[in-house]
Amino acid sequence: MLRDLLGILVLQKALLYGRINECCATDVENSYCIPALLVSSYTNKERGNMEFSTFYRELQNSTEMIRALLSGVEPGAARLKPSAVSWSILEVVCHLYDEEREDFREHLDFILHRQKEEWHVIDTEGWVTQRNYNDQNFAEMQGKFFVEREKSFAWLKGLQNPDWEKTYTTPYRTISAGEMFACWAAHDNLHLRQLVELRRLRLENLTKPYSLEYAGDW
Ligand code: NI
Repeated sequence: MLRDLLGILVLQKALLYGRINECCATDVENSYCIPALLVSSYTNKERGNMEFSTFYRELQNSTEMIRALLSGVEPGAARLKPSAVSWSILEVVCHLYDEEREDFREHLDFILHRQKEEWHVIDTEGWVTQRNYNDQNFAEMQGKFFVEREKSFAWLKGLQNPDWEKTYTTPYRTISAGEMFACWAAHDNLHLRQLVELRRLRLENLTKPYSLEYAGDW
């Protein structure tokens, strides 16, 4: 009797683990098991349109997330650098502004329409000092970035039948228009993470001398 019970328990455990292994985890590290969208029946154009609206929406959402992460930050705190080489919040904003004008929109337009011209070379690290990012006016730079982002949305909406499969080969890589658009959204995401880290530093300064240990590991 006891042996039967143990057998059932072992079997249940095996079934349970089996189910756990089959089950899709939703955390980032295990996101590979989230079922892929079935797009094989779509034509390239339909898929392109679908991707366009997805990426466009992602960019809209991340614009609002950037706005939220900048809210309430005082100009002094915006200039604070975690280390000599790490960027301040103000430097991140200046970087986003320059990237908006000189990288993603520019290069996407180049791949789609202007490949006979020269690829616009950027120097994101160099610009930080060359353009004195940390000496700029924080409120002004935020305004300028959001204006440029609105220009990008208007430009994206105005695209006529863009060929997302079209590629360009730089000395470093071959990149398609669709990939450049995806990277635009991913670039926002990367700097959102950085802004969260910088807000944590600001919060640590604001909440001194309280310990933030109870909030959880950071
Ligand atoms: Ni960047």
